[in-house]
Amino acid sequence: MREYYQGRLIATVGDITEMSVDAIVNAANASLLGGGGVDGAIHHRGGPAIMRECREIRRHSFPKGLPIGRACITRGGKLDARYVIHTVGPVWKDGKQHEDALLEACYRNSLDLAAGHAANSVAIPAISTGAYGFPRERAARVAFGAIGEFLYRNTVPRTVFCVFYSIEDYEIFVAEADAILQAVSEQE
Ligand code: AR6
Repeated sequence: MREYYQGRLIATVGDITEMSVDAIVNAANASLLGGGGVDGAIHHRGGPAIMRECREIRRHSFPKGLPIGRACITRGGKLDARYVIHTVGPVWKDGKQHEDALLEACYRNSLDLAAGHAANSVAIPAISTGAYGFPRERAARVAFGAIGEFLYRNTVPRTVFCVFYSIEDYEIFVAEADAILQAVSEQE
């Protein structure tokens, strides 16, 4: 476990579906109708109530699917989280298709929804770095920057947990985060 931004960003290793937090972020797809990875695990453990709400959201708000970079919110079902915030990360192509900006938007819009629902603790997975193939180092830099920026401007959520599924992914994130902070301190 490693803390950044005065303890408001905590990097940790584990299964995100086991987190006791106000909100868990789901790396979903545009259909909001489930899939593998984090998405599959969240629906499996959270039970069918989450999927029912996702279908309603599709019907009422996003008949063509949730756009990349956007986020929506449901309750947490059987999870130990009041809410699940569903966001759709970009599929990695070559880095020239606005992948960074879209991934950044996922973090920003997810945290914005969390703040709007007074969620003080939020757990976020490494969006787009699984099935969607985003390079993990680059995704770590985007995530660290986007979360830091949000926390700097907002008091809610108080704490964001970046939850990595493997120690290797966690170590990549920590190395990138440390390098960013080192570069910043050298500029000062
Ligand atoms: N807890 C924490 N992290 C996890 C867990 C877990 N239980 N399971 C996987 N990860 P992915 P994406 C990590 O593929 O790349 C789905 O089918 C995983 O190791 O879940 O955004 C959706 O329906 C990786 O580092 O999401 C979409 O179709 C990270 O979570 C598509 O995959 C993200 O991997 C989205 O792809």
